[in-house]
Formats: sequence, structure tokens, C-alpha cells
Amino acid sequence: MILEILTYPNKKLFTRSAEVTEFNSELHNLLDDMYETMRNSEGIGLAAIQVGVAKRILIINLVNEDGEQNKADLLEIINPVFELKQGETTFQEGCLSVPGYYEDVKRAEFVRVRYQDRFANKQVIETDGLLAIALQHENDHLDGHLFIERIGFNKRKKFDKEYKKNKQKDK
Ligand code: QAP
Ligand code: CO
Repeated sequence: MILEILTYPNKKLFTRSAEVTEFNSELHNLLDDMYETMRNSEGIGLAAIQVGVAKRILIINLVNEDGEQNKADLLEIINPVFELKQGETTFQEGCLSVPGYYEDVKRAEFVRVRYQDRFANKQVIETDGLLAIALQHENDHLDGHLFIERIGFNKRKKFDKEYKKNKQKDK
């Protein structure tokens, strides 16, 4: 089932999500719906709060070397904890909850994240590159943060002005 994606400035996007304690079919259905919703909007990452569910769940599905986005490469990450962040890198980010806006964001280059999969099994991932950036972007959602809070003050002011203008146009 395709779910509605909340967009800025929806207040729910700024709430902190709670730990997952039950790894049941309800969780599995949510993960499946999140995947369908993300692919339907041509995203590479999605956090549960973006579909209105305040639980510490995120999915990431990057494209491979052949430019294909395969479900076999899907990462389902529950209750992530960042154990290590090293270095610094800048990447032009976007977000399904801030459609049409892209801006440079500074993040750690290398991360180590402990998490649980859909069966509650403990996992660890160590990575750099786009996956490290995606993990940090999606984890921010779990703490109620959007990437637009990590751009400079002047860019943020410009964003607020232009985003409002575009919303008006939509009407
Ligand atoms: C988060 O972002 C991310 O504005 C995932 O019109 C960002 O999937 C991970 C999207 C940067 C790594 C690097 C955005 C789709 C998708 C839009 C997304 C849009 C349509 C964003
Ligand atoms: Co996002």
C-alpha cells in the first residue's frame, strides 16, 4: 500500500521517534508499505516519520554499479545507534519531505551503525560514500530533524521564502 508522505512544514516531521520493541507482522507490513511508497516517489531513502509513524525505522535502497535499484540491496534499519563518525564530506542532498529542493550538507564521511533488522537480529554496518550520507540523513529524521536545518542561515532564509512562494503556486 502506498502511504502519504508528509512534507515540510508538517509539524510531525519535527517529532522524535520512539524505539521499536515489537518485531511483528505490523512492523513487517509497515516496512513493505514504506518500500512501496519510497519507490513510487523515486526515493532512495525513507524514515517512518515521513509517513506519519513515529518509530525508529528507516529504509535505504541505493542504486548499484549498473544504475539499477534492486530490492535485494534494500537496507531495513531499526533502532540505529551511531557508534562512530569520522571525517567530513559534503553532498547535495534532497528529501521526499522537501520536494524539489536540493542543497549541500556537511556530514561525517565514515560511520559505524549498530541496528536491528526486521527480525530483531542485531546488525552492524561500517560504510562511507553515499550510504554513510544516507544513513545520517535518515537517522536525522528519527530525531525530528530535516536537512534544511543543516544548511547555512542565509540559505535557510532563502529556502523558507522560495518554498512558501512555490507552495502558493501549487494552490
Ligand atoms: C535521502 O532522499 C538522501 O526533491 C533520500 O522531488 C539524500 O530519496 C540520501 C526525492 C541525499 C542520500 C543523499 C527528492 C525525490 C528523493 C525530491 C531521497 C524529489 C523527488 C529524495
Ligand atoms: Co529525508
